[in-house]
Formats: sequence, C-alpha cells, structure tokens
Amino acid sequence: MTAPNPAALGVIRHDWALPEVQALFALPLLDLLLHAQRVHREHHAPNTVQMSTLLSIKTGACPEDCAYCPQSVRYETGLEREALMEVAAVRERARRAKAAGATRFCMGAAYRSPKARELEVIAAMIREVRALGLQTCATLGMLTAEQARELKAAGLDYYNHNLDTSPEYYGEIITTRTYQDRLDTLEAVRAADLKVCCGGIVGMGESPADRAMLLLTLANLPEHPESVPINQLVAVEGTPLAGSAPLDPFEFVRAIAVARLLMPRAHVRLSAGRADMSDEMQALCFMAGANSVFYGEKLLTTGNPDVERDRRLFERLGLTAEALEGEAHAPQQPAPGEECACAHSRAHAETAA
Ligand code: SAM
Ligand code: DTB
Ligand code: SF4
Repeated sequence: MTAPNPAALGVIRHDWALPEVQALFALPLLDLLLHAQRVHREHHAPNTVQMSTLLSIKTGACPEDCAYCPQSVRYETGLEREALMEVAAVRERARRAKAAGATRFCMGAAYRSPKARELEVIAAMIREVRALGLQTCATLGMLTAEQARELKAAGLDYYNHNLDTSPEYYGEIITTRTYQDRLDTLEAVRAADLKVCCGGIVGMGESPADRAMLLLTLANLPEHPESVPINQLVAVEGTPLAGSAPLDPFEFVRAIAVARLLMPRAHVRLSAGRADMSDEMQALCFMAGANSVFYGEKLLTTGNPDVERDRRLFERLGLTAEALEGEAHAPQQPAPGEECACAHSRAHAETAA
C-alpha cells in the first residue's frame, strides 16, 4: 500500500492505482474523516446538502437479474407492477417534491433499456418537470447515443446509471448485461452532454478490495461523474441478496470519505439505506463529505426517512438545502400546508410575514 500524501489529496486525478485507494481506506477513521472534510471544504460550501426526490415512473417486471433488485421479474418480492405513469401524474409528484424543498427530480424506470414510444412519453415528463424549475434526472437502463441525445433535447440535466460494484465482483450480481454495457451507456450519456450520476451499492457481500475498485473505476472515468450515489444495500425479501450480512457502518462511512477524496468536485450522495441508519451515522457520512441525499419518504420501491425526520435532522446538524445555481434557496414559498424541509423554515416564515 502507498501511504497517502495529505498535501496531494484534493487534486483532480484519473489515474488512481488500487494500492493508493486501499491505503486511503486503511487510514485511521478520524484521519480519513479529517482529510475528506478538508477536501470537501476546498470544493464545496460547507453544511449544505443537495436534495433529490425519486419517483418510480414504471415499476417492476424488469427482465434483468440484478441480485439486489426487488423489481426484477425473476424474484418473488411481492412488488406490484405498475405501467408507465401518466405525464400529468408525474408533474403533480414533481410539484409536491419542489414544494417540500427538493431541487432535483429523478424519474426511475424498471427497464433494461427504454423503447422509442416509452422515451417519447418520458421526454414529455422531462419537459413538464423542467418547466416547474426543477433539475431533471432519469434512470431508464441502457441508452444508445441517439436516445441520450433525445433526452438531452427534452431538457434532461442528469442521467443516472450506476456501475454498482467492481468489475471483478460484477458477475456475481448481474449476468444479463456486462460491465462494458454500463460503460458504453455512460459514454453515450457524456457524448450527449448530459451530466452523469453514477455510483454503486455497498453491502452486497463484496470484499474491501471490491469497494476500492468500484470507487477507483468511477474516479478513473474520463470525467468524474457530477453526482456519485453511494447506496447501502436495501436487502429486500425474495431477492438473492436478502440474507446478506450487514456491512460494518464504519466501512460505509469510509466508502463515502474515499469517494469524496477521489472525486473532490462531485456531489457524493448518501443514497439508499438511510432509513436504516441512525442520525449519528448520517452525521458521520456528512462529515465524510456526503453532500446530497434522496429526499422524500420513498426511494423507488422501498422506504426512505420521512420528510419530517430529515427536516429535524438537518436542523439539529445545522445543515441547509443547497439552492439551485443562480437562485436563492427555495424560490417559491412552500404551499400552505406543505412545509419546506430545509433548515430555513424560520427564514421562510420571516419572508412570508
Ligand atoms: N433499471 C435501471 C437500471 O438498472 O439502470 C434504472 C433503475 S435501477 C433501480 C437504479 C439503481 O438503483 C441500480 O443501479 C442500483 O444501483 C440501485 N438499487 C436498486 N435496488 C437497490 C437496492 N435494493 N439497494 C440499493 N440500491 C439499489
Ligand atoms: C441510485 O443510485 N439509487 C436510487 C437511484 N439511483 C435510482 C435507487 C435506490 C433504489 C433502492 C431500492 C428501491 O427503492 O427500489
Ligand atoms: Fe431492472 Fe434496474 Fe432493477 Fe436491474 S436494477 S432489475 S435493470 S430495475
């Protein structure tokens, strides 16, 4: 292992070697947190967290065999299938997400890859969500270069497509598409000038070296993803990974910190798994450089902390919701009866008065 040179941390690089990344993981936890928080503050405003709300716009019956996923048609998870939603219904959910304080709306579909007709409907959804003043994100499976351009033309800001795990462990988790398929989609997304949201899942029985390789692979992409979701496995009954042994929470925190150090400018998202995390664990993740969360009581099909719990947590930690570039926070007052989750509630009340 190569001992890290603290002065060199925070430099944008795309040539990480495995022993260097493993050496970061091996640091005493408090040293790792200190380095990560220092690098975080060199590149980001402290104490602000970007808030994305997810919506499953097409649920279940997916032909892929991702071993973690409750939406695969191959596993009996008791999930109810739902066809592609109506555009108006998606618009309404986005409106509510914005009123609650989200700045990005991410539409997820259980597809291997979208068909032309489906993409047309999704393009209409993107136009509507964008017109509300939200950033748009979609995660629809594999895309061709042409499909990525179509989404860009509709006004899509971000495309989420995860590497999920290391190239070495990948075959244990998914057999119906290759790692290279994922890299090809990421290339098509970049070529269409979309921003990239790409991360993975930890806690799937992978080794520490696999976690290091996942983060190394992300960091050594030609450009760092703008958003890096780090998901903790949500072990869903009926999926092959249902019985997975939970990961040591400090190993999760380390993964966040190393992601921060390897991709200093990215928004590192503390993603799936928050519903099972204590407030203290989440605080450690923010200390480690996480500055984005999924916000709203549901992820795609599983639970997330409810808005009230997040609002209280943010207030207790002194965190505020990151505003969209060029906008003061929360350009719209929350609608009557809809409370903004940010720690600015008092400021809203004062502005409204
Ligand atoms: N079907 C598309 C695809 O796979 O690219 C888009 C939706 S898929 C649900 C998006 C991502 O959610 C997956 O790549 C995976 O990283 C994450 N995910 C799915 N199920 C999960 C689970 N049980 N725990 C943690 N993350 C999960
Ligand atoms: C990502 O990295 N995590 C989100 C989003 N991108 C699409 C999905 C998490 C899904 C967790 C399981 C579920 O709710 O179905
Ligand atoms: Fe389908 Fe995506 Fe779930 Fe894999 S992760 S089974 S591709 S919905």
